[in-house]
Amino acid sequence: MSNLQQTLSIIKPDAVERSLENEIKEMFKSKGFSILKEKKIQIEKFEAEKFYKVHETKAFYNDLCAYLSSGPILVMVLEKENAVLENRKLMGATNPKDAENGTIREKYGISIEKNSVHGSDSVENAKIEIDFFFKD
Ligand code: IDP
Ligand code: MG
Repeated sequence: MSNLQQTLSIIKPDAVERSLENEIKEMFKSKGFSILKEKKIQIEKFEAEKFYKVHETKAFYNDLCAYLSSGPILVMVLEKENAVLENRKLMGATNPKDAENGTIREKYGISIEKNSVHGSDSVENAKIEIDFFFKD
């Protein structure tokens, strides 16, 4: 059975700052993801706070929101069979130190916070996150 999905990917400020966008996009394309939409933006801290609201009770929340709004990001809608899980696999573990060889975070992540990419964690959240950035 076909299970074509869309998911939200963000190339975070640490990676945009190091001009890694094209290398990371090539990793997605070589794994069969289609990039349906993309835009480079910089968000305000209050928008980052809204995007990461699920983490608002965490000790790292304030720093995380300051970081995500600290510079340009590339937001993309990716499409592939089982895109949500496939993207999480290609990204690797949240902490780059724990990320498997060949994953984006293993290759490019700097720290548990500056881990180069975001990816939706469920089909439901993918829809919410795609709307967050691309609803007109
Ligand atoms: P995920 O991005 O792998 O889904 P989440 O647990 O949803 O990880 O956390 C969201 C983001 O918050 C992470 O990608 C990372 O940038 C940051 N983060 C997660 N845990 C920590 C931490 O313990 N310290 C600092 N930042 C963290
Ligand atoms: Mg998450």
